[in-house]
Amino acid sequence: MMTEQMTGAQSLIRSLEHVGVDVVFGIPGGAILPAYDPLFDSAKVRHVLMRHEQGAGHAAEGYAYATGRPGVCVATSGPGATNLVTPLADAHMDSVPMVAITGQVVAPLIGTDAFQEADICGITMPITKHNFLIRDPEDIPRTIAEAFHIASSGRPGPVLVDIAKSALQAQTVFSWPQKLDLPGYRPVTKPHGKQVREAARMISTAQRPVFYVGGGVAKAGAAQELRVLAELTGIPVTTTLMAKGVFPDSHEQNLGMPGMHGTVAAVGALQRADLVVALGARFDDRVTGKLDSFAPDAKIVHADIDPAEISKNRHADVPIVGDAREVLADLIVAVRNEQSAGRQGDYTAWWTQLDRLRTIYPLGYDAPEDGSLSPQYVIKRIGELVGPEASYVAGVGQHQMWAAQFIGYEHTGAFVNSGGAGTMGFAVPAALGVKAGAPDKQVWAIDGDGCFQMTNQELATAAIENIPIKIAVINNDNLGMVRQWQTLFYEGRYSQTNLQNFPQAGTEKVRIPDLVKLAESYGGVGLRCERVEDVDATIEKAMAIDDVPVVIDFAVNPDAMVWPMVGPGVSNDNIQYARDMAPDWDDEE
Ligand SMILES: Cc1ncc(C[n+]2csc(CCOP(=O)(O)OP(=O)(O)O)c2C)c(N)n1
Ligand SMILES: [Mg+2]
Repeated sequence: MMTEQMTGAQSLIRSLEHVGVDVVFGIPGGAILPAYDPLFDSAKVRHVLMRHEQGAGHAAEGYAYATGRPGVCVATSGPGATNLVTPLADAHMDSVPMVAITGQVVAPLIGTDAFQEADICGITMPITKHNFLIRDPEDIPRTIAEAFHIASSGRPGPVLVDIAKSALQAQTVFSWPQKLDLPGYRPVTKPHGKQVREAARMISTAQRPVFYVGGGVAKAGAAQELRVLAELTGIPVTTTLMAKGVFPDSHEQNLGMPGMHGTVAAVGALQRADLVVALGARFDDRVTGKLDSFAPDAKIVHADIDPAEISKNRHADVPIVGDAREVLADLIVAVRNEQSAGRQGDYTAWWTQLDRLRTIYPLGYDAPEDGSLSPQYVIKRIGELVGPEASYVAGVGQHQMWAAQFIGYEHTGAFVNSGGAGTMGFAVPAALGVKAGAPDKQVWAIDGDGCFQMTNQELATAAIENIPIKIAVINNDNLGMVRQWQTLFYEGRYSQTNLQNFPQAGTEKVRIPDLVKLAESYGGVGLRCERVEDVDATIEKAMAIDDVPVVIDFAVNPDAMVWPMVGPGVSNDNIQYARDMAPDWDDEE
């Protein structure tokens, strides 16, 4: 065993090097300051100095999406740590592997309301997979090893390690644990053979089956296995917001996204299915709509790495606990066995029904009558010109849904967004984290004007740290998604959603902020585009810049709405593909 005398702070940095950390995102302060001293000398760990700890947290998430390894963020005690609450909650909801390291006040002062003290372990208990408070420097290496293991194994998630300043300052011996001892933590990855065979049998006897694929398949890196199983069975596939790209959008069997803003074909398929095979998905309310009317005639096979998800919202007829990749691999074998025994599903009639739905109700939008820019068109052109090898990172709102609908994703990780929490401000720092983790990728944030103003200060980080991301602000002058709900559910009474509302009569309209000037003042390039004929040239201009961040202010029509839509709390049967337009489900049958 290697042992060496050093400070707790040196032991922390040594531990991070040991687990292979190459980038951390953070901001220093008093309680964490001892750790920043040896970090200064580390040849292996790059520290990216952020402008806000929330940005550090989302950047760590972006890094995790890009690399599949836990992202790391660092903050000081008290307000530094509490600024991490939102990204921790975000990572918890979307099962993003992340390790947050926070400084804590010196051990004897814990619990005394000391300067910059906050009980961050208490605060983040419900929004972390696990958290630790270290008072004894000897515990540092083992705790860091455990934190990374917990964050990245089983169902991934955020782990917080809070370290008393006194532990960082004290002398200790560095000793890396030979093996981890985590009683009670043994995630099951290998599925039960009997359940898998039962699922395969149901697949071969079903008449209207659907694969309902969620983010767990992305986290498991199981795109290849999914494709093999889908093609082997011929079953239609629907990928959730968190699974975009896991199954190619261009694939014939892909019905699109289910849920509140899903396609008519995907929503209709689930509602009419006699078998739903849920893979790494959690029957979220944004997918199911009114739960008791979701997929009313379907038997459910539910495979998930987290047993707590199974039968949480919808009873599973066949529960399978396991890693999505292993489940899929075993399902492929079981389905082949069924087929060689002469049992194979015939889904011809089912496909006829679904093909009719996707032909009559494709995703679409109307160009604005006043000649202004259509946000859907802008997003569609970005996807077409930039292509499927890039990473797209969305904010939260209308632009996020359009980015999910109108860009074609072909690979896992091509679309990164805040699904479960819906965190405005996610896009800019998360895009920065993606780019830090995958520097050769072109990374585009598709952001809203509201979201952008929550975290745009990270443009400074992007410029100074040489992380050249592109940010397309879909600028509708409004908190557009909220405005859409006011249009639909509050008789168009637009209370507090116009971000450019100047009450002073006669005030000439100015842009606050002017996004072009803002980008320039942050050391980036700012571009503005207001006309359809300039869209392509503007995107191409941004693509040609690869040394500094670029912000494009796309001035778009504020009245555009996201369709299709299932109203909140309503049955998926009541999906509308445009305002007051309900699909005709089975006309010629
Ligand atoms: C931190 C946070 N605050 C509030 C909300 C509620 N909310 C959801 S979408 C939205 C509007 C987003 O506006 P913008 O970024 O301009 O996007 P748009 O819908 O206009 O495309 C708001 C306020 C949220 N999701 N997150
Ligand atoms: Mg907006």
